Amino acid sequence: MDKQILVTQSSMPSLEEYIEEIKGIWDSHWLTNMGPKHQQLMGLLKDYLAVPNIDMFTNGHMAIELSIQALKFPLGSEIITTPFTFASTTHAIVRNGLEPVFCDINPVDFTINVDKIEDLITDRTVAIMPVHVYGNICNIEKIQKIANKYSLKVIYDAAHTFGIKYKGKGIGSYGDVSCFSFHATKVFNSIEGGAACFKDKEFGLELYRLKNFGIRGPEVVDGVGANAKMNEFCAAMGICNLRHLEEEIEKRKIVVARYRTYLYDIEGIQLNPIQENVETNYAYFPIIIDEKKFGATRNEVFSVLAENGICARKYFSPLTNFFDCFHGKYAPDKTPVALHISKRVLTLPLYADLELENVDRICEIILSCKVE
Ligand code: T4K
Repeated sequence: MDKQILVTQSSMPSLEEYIEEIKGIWDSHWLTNMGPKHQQLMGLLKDYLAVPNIDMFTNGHMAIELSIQALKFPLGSEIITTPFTFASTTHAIVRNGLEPVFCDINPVDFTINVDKIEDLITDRTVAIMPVHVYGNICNIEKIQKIANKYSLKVIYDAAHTFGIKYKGKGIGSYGDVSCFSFHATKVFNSIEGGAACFKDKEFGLELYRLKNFGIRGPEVVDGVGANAKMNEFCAAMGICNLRHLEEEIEKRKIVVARYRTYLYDIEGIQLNPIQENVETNYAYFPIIIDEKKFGATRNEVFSVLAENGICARKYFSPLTNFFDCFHGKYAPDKTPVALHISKRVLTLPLYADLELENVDRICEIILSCKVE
């Protein structure tokens, strides 16, 4: 069998480029705690992402979790979110002692169904936490309108949307705060890493304290913080990867175009939408397989691909409101569209260096599963 093709493959600079980038660390002996590489990367990202304010973290999850903490909601408050996401989104709410209230998604771009949000608002609701899934942008205008009407905060899980622009503005500049992931599997990686982009500078000071144990000054600790600081080696990787990002996104675009040529217009296969006013980053390539029209189920296609050394993934299945750790607490049937999609979605391999002949092979295997 040929080498396995995994769902993604981390982008990396050449070894020489990375070594050059980290050489200075041997002179300075400065390894972490907001050192020079950290500051340099943060400045570069503020420009690249076109956001008013930014802070960086060990990972995307801590950016989300600490952003929620920094908003200081009363314990037991409710945050309206969706279950069609990675564990991180829901866990960040629960780990803050708050209650996730699950809203269904829309079946077109898989983001929160904005027409269902208002029905879920109670006197304990404090925020909406939508997820820009796969790089698909939520209905930002409608969400902000609802938030304004009910005085709610908006916290975007923007883990999948690094660098995306909506109506010419950096996606991180919407909502009260937007959190990105720089994990190894993302379009842009700093090995592990993440960022929160926000409007309010006071909020930023609180966030900065929380990522450093709640330390305000050498002898003052007035917050119960965590340790979520990005180290210098991760920041150096980020600096290198950022240099090549445009080229990487361009290569991803070609891969996505090839997939679309094969899978467009196949009965029983739904593709990710191309959204208006969005400069996308080609983060993921999900397909939704309708077994009634395609003749084979998602799980059957997944298995045939696996037999051929192709490791597609079922992002996002199970739904987070179906997780074992929440057994019996939430009712996934209250989010029927999310449940329907999670049973049918398959995320195909996508990375800059994925050879087009392998894309062809993956598509041919998928199409060979179709029963006419
Ligand atoms: N919100 C959303 C919506 C998210 O999707 C995520 C993360 C977060 C928040 C939290 O952000 P972080 O705290 O992670 O920064 C992966 C990633 O670990 C996770 O970051 C990502 N979402 C999620 C969608 O995918 P797994 O459990 O599928 O990862 P894993 O280890 O199975 O890796 C998947 C594939 O990636 C491997 O088959 C090969 C490739 N890979 C993986 C690693 C670790 C590489 O090429 N290099 C690597 O170093 O979660």
